[in-house]
Amino acid sequence: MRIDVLTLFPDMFRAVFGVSIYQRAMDNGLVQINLHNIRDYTHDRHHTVDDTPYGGGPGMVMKPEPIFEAVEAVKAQSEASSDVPVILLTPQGRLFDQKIAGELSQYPHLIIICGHYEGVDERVAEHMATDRLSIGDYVLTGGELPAMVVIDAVVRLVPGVLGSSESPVSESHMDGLLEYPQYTRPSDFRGWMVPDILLSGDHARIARWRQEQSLRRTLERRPDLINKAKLSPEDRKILAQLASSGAK
Ligand code: JF5
Repeated sequence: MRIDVLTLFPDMFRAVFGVSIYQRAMDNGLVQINLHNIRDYTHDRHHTVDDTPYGGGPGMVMKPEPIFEAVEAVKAQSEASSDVPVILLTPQGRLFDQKIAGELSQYPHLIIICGHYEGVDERVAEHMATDRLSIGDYVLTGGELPAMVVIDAVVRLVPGVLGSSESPVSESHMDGLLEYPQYTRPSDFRGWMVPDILLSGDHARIARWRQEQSLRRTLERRPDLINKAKLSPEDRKILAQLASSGAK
């Protein structure tokens, strides 16, 4: 998978993509992440990337020309140029989630635009971006951190990026439920014991206990996820029992 990031702050990405998991994925040819400074696509002496808003008001707005030219330059080098998602990170996008991460991980090429200042000229969202994504309802200083969140969630789903022991298939949010609690040694830490069942060696009972824990926690902590979750008939039975016992 190839990912091209358009940003005014490429250095922000270097620390993150320099860590071993990304290095390994890039060395193995599984992912290629290219950083482009939007400022390099300006033509004036001052390399102007922003300007005052039409209609007045505070702050500055990112100009459309350097962003369009940067995306067009990247698309021209793409082997998949017809169907490359061009993603704009913005608080006004649809809310990014695991399902969208899974869909994006299927593409051979993604282009990601990081906005800054008070916003981006609307013609970028309207005529260049194919997707507007938000990572949550809060405002950041720029789209760089959201872009890293999206890239991290997507890249780990590319086959081979995670080692087999860290396979993404078995884990939380694949069935839409929260993860069950995990413990490691010591079994007694400051008097707080690991649940006996996990030490029992009875793998069938452990699997059932974990599934019940996942259902319990989701019900308790994120009831909004229950309706979207992929529930087996067994899950529904456990949920019914939890409800009737008034489980807490
Ligand atoms: C940004 C203009 C982008 O603040 C965000 C954001 C929050 N959730 N998802 C994205 O992006 C930064 C600010 C101003 C465009």
